[in-house]
Amino acid sequence: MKTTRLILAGGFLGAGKTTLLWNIAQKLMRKGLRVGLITNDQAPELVDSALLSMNDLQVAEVSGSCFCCNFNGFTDAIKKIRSEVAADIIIAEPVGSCTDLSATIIQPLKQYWNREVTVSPLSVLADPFRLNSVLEGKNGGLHPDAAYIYHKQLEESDIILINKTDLLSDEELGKLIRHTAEAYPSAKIYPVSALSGKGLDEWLQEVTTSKNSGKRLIDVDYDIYANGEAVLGWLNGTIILDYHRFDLTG
Ligand SMILES: Nc1nc2c(ncn2[C@@H]2O[C@H](COP(=O)(O)OP(=O)(O)OP(=O)(O)O)[C@@H](O)[C@H]2O)c(=O)[nH]1
Ligand SMILES: [Mg+2]
Repeated sequence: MKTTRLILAGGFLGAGKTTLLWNIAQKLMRKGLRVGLITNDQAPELVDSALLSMNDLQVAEVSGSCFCCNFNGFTDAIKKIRSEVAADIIIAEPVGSCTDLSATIIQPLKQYWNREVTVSPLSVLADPFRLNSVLEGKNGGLHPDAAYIYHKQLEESDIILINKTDLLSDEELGKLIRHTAEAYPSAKIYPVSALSGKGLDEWLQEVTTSKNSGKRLIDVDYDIYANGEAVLGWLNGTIILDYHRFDLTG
């Protein structure tokens, strides 16, 4: 069977990972490519039904833990997608509080799974306002241990996608690109809008051709990481809203 390209699109909570995933999945499928998505502990109901009805898309979930703690769950998802749709490309969205993907996912895939997958540069999305705050040393409104995870995600990235550029002026964007490059000099920076699609073609060109993945291995203090994840937590539930009609006019 042919080799599948794997694009890991990480980044902190709310950075725009899912928006990016859908946008590029559609783009790639319009080109006739077979696409698989791997999500991490996000309810399958998040999957857009219009997308699911497209023939060549297959979605798999790694539940119960981050990709970084469940390599076998991740490779099971790859196997499933490859056997069901013979995917050309798999796009994977780790949960927003996940880091250390280079050591725990990319290196073992490159070593033991190179016949099945070619791993693209690790791309990490960033919300521009949180990124700006973190670069100014203000922790982006986060607990310091959560801000630690934020830094680690960017530190290990091969590519930083500054997302939501539609919300910035040219001057703000220019300044943010400069500051990001100073703080993370070895990462390539792409300004994009996952929502409007701006800048995505340039990034796609790189991640569908380059094999320069997992170039940085980071030191991670797993106590701080665990506490950062604990303070973040996340809700994955269904809320049912009910109401009783009453008369305000009487
Ligand atoms: N203006 C603007 N909003 C965006 C863009 N990308 C994402 N958003 C919005 O940002 C919010 C979070 O987007 P998601 O795609 O759910 O982010 P995520 O990283 O998958 O979030 P989690 O999975 O919860 O970590 C949503 O309201 C999106 O519509 C963008 O390029 N521009
Ligand atoms: Mg998401």
